[in-house]
Amino acid sequence: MQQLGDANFENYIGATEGFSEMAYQMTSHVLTLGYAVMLAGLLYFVLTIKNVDKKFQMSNILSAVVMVSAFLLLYAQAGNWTDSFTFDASRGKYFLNPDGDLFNNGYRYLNWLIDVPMLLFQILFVVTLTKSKFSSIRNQFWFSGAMMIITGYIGQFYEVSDKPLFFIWGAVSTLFFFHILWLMKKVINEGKEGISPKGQKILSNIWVLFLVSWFLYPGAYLMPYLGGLDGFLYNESGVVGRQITYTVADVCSKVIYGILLGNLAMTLSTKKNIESVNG
Ligand code: RET
Repeated sequence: MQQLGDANFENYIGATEGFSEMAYQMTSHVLTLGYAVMLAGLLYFVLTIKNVDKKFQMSNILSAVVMVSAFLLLYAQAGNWTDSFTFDASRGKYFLNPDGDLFNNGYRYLNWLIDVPMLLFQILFVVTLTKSKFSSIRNQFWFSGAMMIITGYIGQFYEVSDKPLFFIWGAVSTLFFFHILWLMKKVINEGKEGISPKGQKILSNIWVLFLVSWFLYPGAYLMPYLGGLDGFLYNESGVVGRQITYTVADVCSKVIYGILLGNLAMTLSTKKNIESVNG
């Protein structure tokens, strides 16, 4: 058995059972899909910026920034996968490449370190807070967002080598996560005050999308153990499942979220225009 230390569980599977053609390719394809969507998203947010009032355009700009950073990091993540495992014709499977890198999900975490504060910040440019102070919510979003990611980043190194540490860092990260959820609910509730039913509906959808997509990340963190400590996901299914989960989560939390915020901004822009026409 090779000594893999604090490597992610993907490497442990790749060093022992190896990956079937299907598992290897599905992972590679879903990683590729991930960065392709980010580039397409970039185009969308640039092309639609003129559809909203000037005061909402920061939302499109932040989506575009998120797209660029996600594209670059997901591109690196996809390359990391193909560098880490190679086909062994004598065994008919893919195994850890002795001359390559180890696979590590850390690229994603560093990407979130940029994107999470941006995504949280973004909604503050579209909604109007009625009670809370912009700067206070912004600072809390940034602080808890960064702390959630940093603690999770540390924890993920221990997912095989030291499970208690893995769960403790994960639990600390979850505390910051709950703080973010609570803040976001507050922002959305305040944002609903005094806007059209259509705008309120979009905000409700944003909340559901936010809740579901953000919960996928801790799900992917825990993926190898979701079927039990040595359960049915501590194998190539868990490896593929984790990358699919991350990709679905990324598309929802960055791209679809940005599109919904853009729609909300458009609704709020028209409402204002109609009001100004009516005097
Ligand atoms: C971690 C560690 C385990 C516990 C929790 C986590 C939460 C991660 C989240 C990430 C969201 C990322 C987004 C990225 C978009 O670009 C760090 C996996 C709770 C919620 C939205």
